[in-house]
Amino acid sequence: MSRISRVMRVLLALLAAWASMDLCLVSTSNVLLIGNPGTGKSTILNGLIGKPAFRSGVSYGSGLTYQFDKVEEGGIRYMDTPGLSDVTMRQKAADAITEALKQEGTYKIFFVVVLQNGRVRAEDIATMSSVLKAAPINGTDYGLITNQLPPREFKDLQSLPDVAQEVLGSIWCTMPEKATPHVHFLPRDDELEGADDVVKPLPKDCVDFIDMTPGVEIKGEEVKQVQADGYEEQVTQLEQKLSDLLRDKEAMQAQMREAFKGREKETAKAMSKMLGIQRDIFLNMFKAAQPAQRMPDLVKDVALVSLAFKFFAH
Ligand SMILES: Nc1nc2c(ncn2[C@@H]2O[C@H](COP(=O)(O)OP(=O)(O)OP(=O)(O)O)[C@@H](O)[C@H]2O)c(=O)[nH]1
Ligand SMILES: [Mg+2]
Repeated sequence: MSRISRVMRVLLALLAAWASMDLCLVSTSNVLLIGNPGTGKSTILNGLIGKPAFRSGVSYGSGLTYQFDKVEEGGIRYMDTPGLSDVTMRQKAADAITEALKQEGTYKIFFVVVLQNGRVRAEDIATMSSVLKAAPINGTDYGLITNQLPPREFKDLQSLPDVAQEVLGSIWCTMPEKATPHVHFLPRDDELEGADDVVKPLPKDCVDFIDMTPGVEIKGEEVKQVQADGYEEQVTQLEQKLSDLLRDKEAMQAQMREAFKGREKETAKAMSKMLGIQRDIFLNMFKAAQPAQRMPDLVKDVALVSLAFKFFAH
């Protein structure tokens, strides 16, 4: 083979490799995870990178990640931050998150939350809300990972629209102007229970979710200081709001419809793509006329009719 054709082959191989790379991630320089202590941020980052780049593990009292940490890998800057809910570390955590947001460039930002007995924790929403107030994120270009879901909750969230509506509605209705459709449910992984610095590759659908979530350009000078003061009061107010919302499901639905007004179809499309649930189920969540339960009823009816057909055909 001539030298020129060898060079051509190498160039073609490089071009093919470049074309097959995920352009979403390539054009993004920062992947930033934010969430309260123990939600699993460092573990997710290590799983994404494929090595123990960040310390993860059980921590008593304060969070294990106590400062802004960053690691560069394959041209992407991965960033880990401490959580705001730890009172002794709160100011330091607020400073660390502010610093992380000021690194300049395109960001993919993911909030990591966990549920407590199937409910969203007020402290997780307070953290999201404090950071979103400081970060110049237009609209809803950030992702939400509901992590460490026990098997039953994971299954119900995937299959029962009412459950997904309650959980996501609790978050969306407390900050309607920042209601994101970029949501991912990640099941609990027993191999990670109580583990330190374990690297477990993320499930493919989670990597796909991270790829698909849009990035946002952040200019350092537009970032405000994340506020540590008033966090406890915010949590108390949110607890009240969450219990009101869960008591009055109709009000919750009305607020959800308001939050997604004008973007119902694209939201339902984005969510069904990410969660693999039928688009109509999500559309029902945002529409006034159809109750969320209608889709499963329809499925049940179709199943009954086809059973009847089978019975009479024999
Ligand atoms: N069972 C289970 N344990 C998990 C999962 N994800 C993380 N863990 C464990 O939870 C503990 C805390 O995880 P980290 O990744 O350190 O959490 P973090 O959000 O970085 O916590 P801080 O750094 O303290 O803010 C570790 O022992 C992990 O192994 C999961 O999906 N299932
Ligand atoms: Mg950590």
